[in-house]
Amino acid sequence: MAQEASMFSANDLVAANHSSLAGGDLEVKELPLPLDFDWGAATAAYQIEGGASQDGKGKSIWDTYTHLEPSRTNGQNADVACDHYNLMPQDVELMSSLEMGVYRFSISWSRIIPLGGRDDPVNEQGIAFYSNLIDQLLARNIEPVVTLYHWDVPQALYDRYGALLNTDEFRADFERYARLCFSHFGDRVKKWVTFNEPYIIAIFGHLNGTLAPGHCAERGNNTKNEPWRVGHTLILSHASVVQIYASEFRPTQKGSISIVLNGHFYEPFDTSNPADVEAAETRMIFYIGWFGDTIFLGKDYPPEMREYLGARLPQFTEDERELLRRTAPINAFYGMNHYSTKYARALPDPPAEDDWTRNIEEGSVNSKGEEIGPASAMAWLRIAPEGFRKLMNWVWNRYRLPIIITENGCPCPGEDDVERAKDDSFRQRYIGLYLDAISRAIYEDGVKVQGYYVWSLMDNFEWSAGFGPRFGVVHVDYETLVRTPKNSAYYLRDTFKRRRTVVGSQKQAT
Ligand code: PNW
Repeated sequence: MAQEASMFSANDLVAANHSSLAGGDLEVKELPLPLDFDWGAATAAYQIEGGASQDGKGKSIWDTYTHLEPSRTNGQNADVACDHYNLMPQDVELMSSLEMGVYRFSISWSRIIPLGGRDDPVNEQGIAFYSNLIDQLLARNIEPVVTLYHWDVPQALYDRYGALLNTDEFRADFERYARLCFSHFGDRVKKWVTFNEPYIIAIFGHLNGTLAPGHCAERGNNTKNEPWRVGHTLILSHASVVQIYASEFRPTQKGSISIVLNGHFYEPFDTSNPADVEAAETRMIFYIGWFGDTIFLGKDYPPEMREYLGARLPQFTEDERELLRRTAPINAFYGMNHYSTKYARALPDPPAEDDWTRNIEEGSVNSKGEEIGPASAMAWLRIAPEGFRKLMNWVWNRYRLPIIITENGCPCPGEDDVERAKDDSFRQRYIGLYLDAISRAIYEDGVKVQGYYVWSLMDNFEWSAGFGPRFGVVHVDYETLVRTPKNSAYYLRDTFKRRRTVVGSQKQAT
């Protein structure tokens, strides 16, 4: 079966060793970017905040998941993490000194509504924290981009009704939470993201169980149906909140809203085998089309999915179809989280009962034994900028929405050594090449790309892999909590200066 289960595992840490690569020319060209191109950094609440029960915060499913015995998160939890909850002013100052123009962060739902539900009390101290963060960002000319949900549903909602497994209950509670955020922060926040990576929430949380709440077949969960129910809940909750924003808040607040989808680009395992060529396209449809077609095109699920999944895929009622149609054009951008490219191979054997891929295997090596690119500190994440360029084209051709790269980055091989960590040439090359791919997509292919947010501002809690993999452009010493910019942080600051002064804005150029 597809290799995704190991994606977040610490055992996945590798030393780079690549004999034969398919990636081609991997030299950074420093190609130009538009003058009005935005750049900054991204984080998520649970991964950096700490303050797990400080000032009235309630528990989320991640507080529970990281304290399970035996541990499913490499023996680690994010009770303290980077202690951003207490060190926030210093972190804003740091972003300012690195000349970042945007900061994408997420709000911890249970910090502002500890029990999460529509009739539950609000925690004013939680509201004050985010309000203060937003003010401090704006005072330094850093644009706040806010994700409402980055995987940390309040534990009480999971206990009450299974959280995302109950579409109507979740949707009503999420609507109230979103309204609370818009009304407290929407005077100052002009870019909203409802959900981070619905695919990961559905598949990793409710099929292979590597992320909270950790549902999987071995634990007796119904993995044949749960992921599709969760996806359905996410799509409808997103649409409802887009509708609410557009009718109740946007007229006065004048911001924009959308969702962030992740996805690899897929190349055929064997380009001379038509089944593999088709598998690569099918894999993208099942990964991205699942959410993109419903949310951005206002359509039903892709026909390829309906055909293969049959009754496992929930139906939309006529009212729900109407809601999707009405809200589709309100989404103002395509938030793209992207890290790497994989090979897709059509499997001959009959699929597992809960197969979610149309029986397609994914991997990093093709039929000729070539690797897709040099491995980072995680085996699945390889340098493959050409796939990134192709993905931007695929998304643009299908959805015609301006793209914002809401996450991109990597952990470097050997980065656990502090001294080597600061000299992160592997990361600089990765970022340099991926920015070149954006330039090519814009100027050679005519794709609209508006911004780039590096994942991540600083090293943080990498979910099931704990504190092992370090994705930050700023190093964090987890003993002392001292932050030290790595060379890639300065590279980002300087490369955007060089690249953005060369040509005019995208609007003139295309
Ligand atoms: C994202 N994949 O997760 C998340 O949004 C972050 O919270 C996380 O720390 C970061 O990327 C690094 O892992 C991913 O399937 C989920 O390729 C899935 C994939 C990649 C990243």
